[in-house]
Amino acid sequence: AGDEGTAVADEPELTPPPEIEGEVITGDLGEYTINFGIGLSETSPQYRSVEYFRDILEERTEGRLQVRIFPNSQVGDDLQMMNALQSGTLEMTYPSTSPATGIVPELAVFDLPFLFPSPEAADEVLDSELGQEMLDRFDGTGIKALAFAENGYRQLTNSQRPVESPDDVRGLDLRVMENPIQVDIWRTLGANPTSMAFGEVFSAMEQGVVDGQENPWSTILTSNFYEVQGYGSETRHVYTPFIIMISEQFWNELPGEYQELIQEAAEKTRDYQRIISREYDQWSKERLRDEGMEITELTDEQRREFEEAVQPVYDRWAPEIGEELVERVQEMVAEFEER
Ligand code: TF8
Repeated sequence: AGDEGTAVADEPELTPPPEIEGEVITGDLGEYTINFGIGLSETSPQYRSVEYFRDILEERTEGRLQVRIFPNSQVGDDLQMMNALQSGTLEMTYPSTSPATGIVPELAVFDLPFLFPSPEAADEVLDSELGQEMLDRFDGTGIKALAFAENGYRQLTNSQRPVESPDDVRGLDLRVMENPIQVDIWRTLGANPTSMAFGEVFSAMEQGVVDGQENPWSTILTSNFYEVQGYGSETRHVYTPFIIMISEQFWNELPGEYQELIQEAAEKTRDYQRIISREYDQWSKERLRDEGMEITELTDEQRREFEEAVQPVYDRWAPEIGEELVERVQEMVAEFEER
């Protein structure tokens, strides 16, 4: 597979989920149902990881903790689902960090372009004390943040033309996430960005309301964006984390044994999701080519042109986010890369 002109299989070969280990939690702890809403489709690595999460909880409690999964933004977009967690009408969700900056502003550090040179550098920061501090900042907001997983490197797609340089971006009408830094990145590059909930993106592109959007290859594939987007560029301009989160109201009702199990399962889900997300990413790119999308791979030099063009975004936002936080993350990344 992967050879020029050879059709790519319909399903990627993904690492199977690890064996579920650990004792069954016995005792009369009650029965609970977790309604778990996500933005992406049933074929996404995100969904597959929630299936693993469900299996862990159901097996370890002999079905006393049930998980019902609602994909495709069918119970709301990221902002609406986080709201629902806060009001206790939905138990769990798995949004990007970008729309969560209204709740925890410090998360905006992850919206800075070209921050992480590799997914492993992102893991290093997200799994550090700093990452844990970020998760803890949700305490008292109505949401308990359990773990950072991976949305991944975002790539630009559009219906108009191949994009190789910042100049090619000029004038494109683009959908971006609901986050001011994301808007600023594309405005700085000369595009016309509009914030929009993810669930509306396909039809906005289909109807020509926008020319393009940016998301990881796996999302571009599993949300069928290639049907309405002829061109993709491997810009890797932002690495977006996902956060596995639970309603604080619901969490507080749970016995400690279940809380511990859910925390443990969320971390296992994070580890598994990162593996399949990375496997899925590269496979998706080939699959998209197969579907007829013209994909432009940028050279390091071409990517640096984008990086230089968006430098003003750092100058404008670092003071807002906190210079100290930005520098702390940059230093961790630099140290990691030297190792
Ligand atoms: C976006 C994000 C989303 C996710 C998920 C659908 O573009 O990358 O794909 O947050 O909820 O809005």
